[in-house]
Amino acid sequence: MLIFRQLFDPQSSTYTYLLADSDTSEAVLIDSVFEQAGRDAALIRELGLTLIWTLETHVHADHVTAASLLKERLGSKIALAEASKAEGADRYLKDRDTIAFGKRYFSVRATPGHTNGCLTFVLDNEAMAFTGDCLLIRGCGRTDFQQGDARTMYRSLHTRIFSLPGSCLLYPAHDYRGLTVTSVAEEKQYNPRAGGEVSEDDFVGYMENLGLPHPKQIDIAVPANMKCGRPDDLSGAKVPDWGPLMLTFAGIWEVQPHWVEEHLQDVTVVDVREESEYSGPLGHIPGAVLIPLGELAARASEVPTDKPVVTVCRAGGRSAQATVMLKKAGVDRIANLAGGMLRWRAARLVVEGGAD
Ligand SMILES: N[C@@H](CCC(=O)N[C@@H](CS)C(=O)NCC(=O)O)C(=O)O
Ligand SMILES: [Fe+2]
Repeated sequence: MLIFRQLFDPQSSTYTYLLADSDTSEAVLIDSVFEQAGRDAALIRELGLTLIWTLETHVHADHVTAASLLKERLGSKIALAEASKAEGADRYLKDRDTIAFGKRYFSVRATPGHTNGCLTFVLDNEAMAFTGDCLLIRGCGRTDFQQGDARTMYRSLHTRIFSLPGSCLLYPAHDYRGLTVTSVAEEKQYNPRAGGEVSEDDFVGYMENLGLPHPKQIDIAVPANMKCGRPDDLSGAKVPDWGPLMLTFAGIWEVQPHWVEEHLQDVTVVDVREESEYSGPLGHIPGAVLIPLGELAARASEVPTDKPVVTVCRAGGRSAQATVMLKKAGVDRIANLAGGMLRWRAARLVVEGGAD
């Protein structure tokens, strides 16, 4: 039996796909996201699977892949297009290659246009295909950065995707409206950019006038993904087990506010804002120990270490720096409160002091 899960990263609107052969438990993950490595590793463990490949449909511009992190944690191998020219993969894929997991396999179709190294992974029975940023649901990947080319994209869509059986389900790398899946027949008829009677010239005209802003993460994501998402320092890859922590690409372990509120007795909260902010309108988390960031290096020994430490500031920036400082001072179990007091207040969690 085929095991299939569609996972979503809300930050970048990226879909990550887990597929596995239940007979052998061998699994592959398509387009993993760095910040979601913990989620994906937990799901793989809970389903009793062995991750053998992380596959990239392309070098992403909007998020960093978890490929290297998962290789470090789970021993999986990394595969992506040879044409991507990325470093650090275990296998470089070309058009018509196959990549196996258990008794199942994908055939690889080169679908350039969004980037040179864009691939579509077609399941052995042609019932599903993973189109990356070539075909998006009622859309397609943009062609105005990396090695984007609208004519190449049109040909990829028509000759490599619309040539699949009409019933083949298509799963994109992103959707920005909450749609999850489409089919070849549907897109051939209704894709507003490339379906119906739209010609190559019509398509090019459409793509030249999209006017989209560049992805926010592009300057971090592209160089990182050209190295398969390998951070310079992988020492942060060991997963702490005292809470549901997420590692950011900057190497900071974060914890979500709801978990902290439910576990206030089990952690020490260290607030690194100024005294005026601590007693100001945002208030503070009950029981939080106040040590302003500027004094933290000198006062690190005041931080109790009998419980894990959660640092907090206004928005999460100064407290991220505080985790680095306290780690250096020997505090091993430490995480940053994601989003700081602003997100804590927005979620209407318990505060002491502050304005309503
Ligand atoms: N706003 C998004 C950018 C989204 C974006 O540009 N996505 C690319 C894929 S990497 C795309 O091709 N979008 C097509 C579209 O939005 O029509 C971000 O900052 O990350
Ligand atoms: Fe992309």
